[in-house]
Amino acid sequence: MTNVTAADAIFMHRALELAAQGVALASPNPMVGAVLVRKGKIIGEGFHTYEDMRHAEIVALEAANTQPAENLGGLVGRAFRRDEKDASPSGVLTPEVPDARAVVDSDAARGATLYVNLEPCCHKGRTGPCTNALILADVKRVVVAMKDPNPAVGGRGFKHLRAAGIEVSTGLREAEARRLAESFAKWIVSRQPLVTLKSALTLDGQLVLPYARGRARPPLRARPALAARHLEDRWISSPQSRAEVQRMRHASDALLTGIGTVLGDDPLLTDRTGLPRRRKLLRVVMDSTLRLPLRSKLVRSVDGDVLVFTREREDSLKARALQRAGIEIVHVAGRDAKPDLRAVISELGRREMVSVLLEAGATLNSAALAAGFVDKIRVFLAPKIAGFKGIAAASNGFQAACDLQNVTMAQFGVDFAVEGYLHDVYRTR
Ligand code: AOF
Ligand code: ZN
Repeated sequence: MTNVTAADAIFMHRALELAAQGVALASPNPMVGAVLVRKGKIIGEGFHTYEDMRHAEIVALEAANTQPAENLGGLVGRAFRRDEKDASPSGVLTPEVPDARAVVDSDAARGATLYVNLEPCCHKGRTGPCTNALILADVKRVVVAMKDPNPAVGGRGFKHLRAAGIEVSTGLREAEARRLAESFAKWIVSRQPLVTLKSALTLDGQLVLPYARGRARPPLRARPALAARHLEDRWISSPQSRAEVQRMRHASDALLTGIGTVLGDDPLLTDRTGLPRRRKLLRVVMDSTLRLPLRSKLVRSVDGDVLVFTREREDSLKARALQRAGIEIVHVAGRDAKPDLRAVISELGRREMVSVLLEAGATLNSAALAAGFVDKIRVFLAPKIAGFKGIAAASNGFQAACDLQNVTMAQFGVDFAVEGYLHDVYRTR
């Protein structure tokens, strides 16, 4: 960490808070928050959302100009022009002439310090570079939590700022910033999503409770009308844990499950937080032989957000029935009866799914773990004893026991959630 003060920590805390407001809105871009401070006072702040396109630094700079930049003829209006030719409704910000310092009217940010959780970009993507805007605004100092894992930026943003005489301090609250950007970091480097395995277990390691009154058959395989009543008897985790799982779904781009879970629990698998999100949570089912029932809640609630990976042909009778119901069916190759998980994960990455929540049963959990696709595990341990030998979270297919890294624990009602990493997601290629 370089040259930071206690006040810096407070403003960086605010930048991180702002960044987190981009949850479900920034992906596949990173969550970024920026705070502009002059004489100890916040004069502008903001965070990035993908739809708005403006990077957090630009939002903060525009906020510092008391009037909208266009009216003021100020920094942002001058440093960037809107490219009307672009099809995007909000227009693309394109950097103007490099030496536009002379035309900057607004001095709102002159001599200010910018706090931002991610290195300002120095490249031109859909917008940018932010470094130009900061230089033109005559910002004096930039305090950054972490380097941008995007190879197109990766340290060059710092260099650009320093070369222009701006003081750059790095590494403040870096651990939190890296955590916030972890799925982006994995995806931008490998084009593969970060996969988190989530499970709720009893103290005797069971994934499901016995059915009420000795009912052995799962509801969808028996009579769907009975499902709800019996599921109520079968919750393992506390209401607080289940609310936390909703937050996890909200923070994910896709949810991955297996057909066994759908047949067994008839789950909806939706994000029910009610919070805004840019793209619907994509509900993904691994279903080798297309057993997905048309009467399942998943099918009945489809809204362009259910994707099924199968070994069946996309023009088979069942596939066509599911397609008519609004479900996307994707045939995946595989060596045996199972679709190749590697192809599935890559396809999700290709669709700009940066984070995937694996909420599955023993079979898919084991396959994903064995194939090395799980980056992170979060297990909610409920103080209950199932008292029977049923289904463990991951039963077979493990080659070796492994220790999780960076383990943390949190309490949700009476449950404990244990979380850890299977590897360093910042080192995936
Ligand atoms: C910043 N501030 O708020 C964000 C940054 O296509 P673009 O122009 O949106 O650029 C996306 C890339 O910019 C993204 O991959 C990441 O490297 C960086 N994100 N940078 O200075 C921001 N969201
Ligand atoms: Zn930028």
